[in-house]
Amino acid sequence: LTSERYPNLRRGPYGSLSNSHVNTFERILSSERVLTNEDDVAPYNIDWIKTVCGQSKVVLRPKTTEELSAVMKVCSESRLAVCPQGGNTGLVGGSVPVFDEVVISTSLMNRINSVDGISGTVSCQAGVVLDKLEAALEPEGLMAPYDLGARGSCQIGGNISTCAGGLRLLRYGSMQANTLGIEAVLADGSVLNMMNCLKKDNTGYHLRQLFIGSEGTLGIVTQAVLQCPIRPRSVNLALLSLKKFGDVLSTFALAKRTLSETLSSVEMMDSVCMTSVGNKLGLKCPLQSDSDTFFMVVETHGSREDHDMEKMSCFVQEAMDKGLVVDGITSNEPSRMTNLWQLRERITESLVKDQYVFKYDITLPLPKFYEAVEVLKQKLESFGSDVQVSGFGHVGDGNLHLNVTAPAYSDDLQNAIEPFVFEWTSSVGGSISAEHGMGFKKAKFLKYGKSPEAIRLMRSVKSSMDPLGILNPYKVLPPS
Ligand code: FAD
Ligand code: 2HG
Ligand code: ZN
Repeated sequence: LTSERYPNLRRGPYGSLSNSHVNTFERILSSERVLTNEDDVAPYNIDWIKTVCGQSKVVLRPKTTEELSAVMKVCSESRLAVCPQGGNTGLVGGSVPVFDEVVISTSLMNRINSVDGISGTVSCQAGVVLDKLEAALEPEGLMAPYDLGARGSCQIGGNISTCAGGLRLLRYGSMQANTLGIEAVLADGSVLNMMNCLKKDNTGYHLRQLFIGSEGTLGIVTQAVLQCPIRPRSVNLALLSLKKFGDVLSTFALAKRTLSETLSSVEMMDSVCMTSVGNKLGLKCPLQSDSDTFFMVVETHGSREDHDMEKMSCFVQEAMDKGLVVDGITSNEPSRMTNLWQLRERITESLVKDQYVFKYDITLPLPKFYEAVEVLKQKLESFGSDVQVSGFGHVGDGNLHLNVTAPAYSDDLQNAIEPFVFEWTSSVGGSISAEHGMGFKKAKFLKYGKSPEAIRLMRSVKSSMDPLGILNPYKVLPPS
């Protein structure tokens, strides 16, 4: 087997699925949780942005850690490769098989074990969808420590495995900081229980960190304990328009100084993105703009409505007085804020509508942040106006989402962008994956993000934890 788009990639030395395997899986899980019908399996083979497609013949849907452990024992004994899948919202091709890997879906592992309102923690299975977790935390006055536009589908296990960042990392910190405990099933089926609720635990190596961001290549996360902040009593939002990118950075600095402890999000998007959500999704931007306009979303979370509202108004006023912001609107009304957030959150959805998208998710030193878009625009000039380069993202974290859209996929375009974009990012001291991971699509470019020594250590961790290489092969690490 070779994958059509990747003629040079060969299937690894794995076993092949037989009827006897299917029967064994059905004994472990019951037959309705073993999908083999082509139509049932199809959605698990293709990624959210429809750029990669696997050829798996079976999807397994365990409900418990014990079932998953038994499944992995079988896979290990027969050297069957597996692809763990959560909500399948990943953007780097990590969540779908490349060849015929067995898909292990965590969707039915969706139990919330407990919420502790006093210590501010939640314990749950890996397949809990993020917005279901939010709904369970709300009555306790808590919130999840992160939020993503994919909240309606992405799962806690997927979020941990990709080390998801999202819209409020600048305020609440990373997945590495907020994941207190993890349970994972290892390649041979053994269960590693580290379901700790403790904020401090320095008993040697921080093993749970191995599973955060390793994209299913070292184990399958089955349960977790997350630290959850207090839900804010007052939320304020500003949508701003600005003339140039330099003003975005000055406005970010001003927001940090004036909104200080209340600041919860600082996001930016360029006019290509704003036009895209307008034209493709019919979302109307309430601010005047032209083709050079930049936009920012600035949000605060606090506990005193009058104080927080005044703070936000003063910030916007000062930014206007200084000539940084051309126009702006503020709101603390929930449905209005949701509508304004959509202009930012639904950019991904608008960019994939009726076109192919080449997606890059990079961290950059702030002075270089928007230069990435300009440099790539110049590089792709000869492809004409059908090819558009756009930039948006978590400017507060230095994380740019750099997207190139075209009417269809083309090798020429892909070869013009890659490895150029990774070389450039690495040359200015950035990271070639900020929050989406390496998955399948970025694995071969790992050398632009890690030194040879670091890659050697990664390989040695991988082979010690998964000697048969059955966990999510072809992902994260380049072919050796
Ligand atoms: P999947 O896509 O199913 O899997 C992702 C990876 O994790 C795969 O490699 C898979 O094998 C592995 N995996 C999944 N579950 C497990 C498990 N239990 N154990 C081991 N490995 C597992 N990402 C951000 O970081 N920030 C954002 O703001 C953001 N916004 C998004 C907005 C939209 C509209 C979309 C479509 C995506 C967005 N993403 C964002 C990307 C994506 O939502 C995240 O990467 C998310 O964490 C993936 O979760 P998932 O459950 O869908 O995982
Ligand atoms: C976001 O921040 C996501 O909206 C998706 O990380 C980014 O589509 C993208 O490039
Ligand atoms: Zn993002």
